Amino acid sequence: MHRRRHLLFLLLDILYLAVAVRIDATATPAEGELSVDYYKKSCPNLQNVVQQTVTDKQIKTSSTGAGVLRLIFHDCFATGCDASILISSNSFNKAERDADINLSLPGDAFDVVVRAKMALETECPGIVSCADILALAARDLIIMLGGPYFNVQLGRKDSLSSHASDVVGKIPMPTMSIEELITLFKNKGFTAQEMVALTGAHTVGFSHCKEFADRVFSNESDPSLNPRMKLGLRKACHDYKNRTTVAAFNDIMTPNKFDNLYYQNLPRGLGLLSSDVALLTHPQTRPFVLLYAANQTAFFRDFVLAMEKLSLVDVKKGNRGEVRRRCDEFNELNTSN
Ligand code: HEM
Ligand SMILES: *[C@@H]1O[C@H](CO)[C@@H](O)[C@H](O)[C@H]1NC(C)=O
Ligand SMILES: *[C@@H]1O[C@H](CO)[C@@H](O)[C@H](O)[C@H]1NC(C)=O
Ligand SMILES: *[C@@H]1O[C@H](CO)[C@@H](O)[C@H](O)[C@H]1NC(C)=O
Ligand SMILES: CC(=O)N[C@H]1CO[C@H](CO)[C@@H](O)[C@@H]1O
Repeated sequence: MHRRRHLLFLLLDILYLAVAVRIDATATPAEGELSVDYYKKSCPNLQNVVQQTVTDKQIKTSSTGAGVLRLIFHDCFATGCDASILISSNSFNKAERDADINLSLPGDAFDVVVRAKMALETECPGIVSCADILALAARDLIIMLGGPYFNVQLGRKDSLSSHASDVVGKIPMPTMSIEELITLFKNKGFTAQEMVALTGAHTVGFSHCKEFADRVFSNESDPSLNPRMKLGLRKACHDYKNRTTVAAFNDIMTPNKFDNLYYQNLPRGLGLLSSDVALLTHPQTRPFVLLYAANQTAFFRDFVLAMEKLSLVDVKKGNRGEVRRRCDEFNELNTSN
């Protein structure tokens, strides 16, 4: 009896050792840094599958690109780049995507990630995280829109929680002052210049009338708003409280092209959101607006660096996250997350 118990302990010791060794062996790559080659062996066709899915979707629905770009920004700024924004709410939990500020995120942006995930679950089941798919999709779409190429580090894990309450105060609003915006970006590790470069994303996509209605319906004379644009927007938005889906292009000159016209628009009174206009007015951000308006190469260079940085904000590694089987659900139904 005594001997047997001893043997059991010995066995347990060996098991424990084996487990420890196994954890150690897998821990080295999993806990380690992200890399562009993370799925080289486990899912060699990853980049092609994502690119194909994204291309098909963008051709069918041209609003996808801008939607995904805003989606990754909101994901990364709320709780890190962990696909927590993709989780659906259930009766126990109101998830991030249902925070007020996120309700205008377009369904097509979520859809393209879901499609890429489905294709990848056939190709290499259970391997690629939704957070990595979102990062790759955003990069590929920026290129399709005419923007610059950049490498995407891979190896993010998907979050184990998602709460609408985590979004509060994390996402910038057009009503914020430049000081508030600078602080908000600084809290995530970004300089004022990086904020200006990243917000160049407003070279594509839409804003709904309520986001800029105060400027358009104000009777004060406003030198930052071109009178013809003001008139046009008043017409388009005249019934915006009833017709809440009406939206205007962020960059009225080249709305679907990723270029530096967003910056060139600002001195011409063709900026849409108060926050866009404020970037030009404030001495801490103005020089960068003027730089990027004059030099698209400089904009692309700084945008790429800032995007790479954005896609690494508070990334989850190892057992702080999981690789979800479905992007809109945790692998385990857990009423507390
Ligand atoms: C200065 C801080 C920023 C503010 C105040 C701001 C605010 C907004 C607002 C209010 C909208 C309109 C949403 C709607 O009505 O549907 C919008 C759209 C958009 N934002 Fe920003 N944003 C900021 C920075 C950024 C950054 C850093 C990115 C990405 C890197 C980004 C990407 C986008 C995109 C792509 C759209 C268009 C979305 C679409 O067409 O579906 N924004 N933003
Ligand atoms: C602007 O003036 C018009 C016409 O006088 C008026 O109907 C409207 O309420 C005013 N708007 C604001 C925001 O004061
Ligand atoms: C909004 O719609 C309702 C019902 O369709 C209508 O009675 C109301 O006059 C509309 N409001 C405006 C501002 O047009
Ligand atoms: C534009 O910016 C790039 C990158 O910083 C720089 O190499 C180039 O000289 C600039 N062009 C002009 C005309 O200033
Ligand atoms: C764009 C948007 O919906 N903004 C709203 C986000 O949520 C805050 C409060 O939760 C509102 O004040 C904003 O209007």
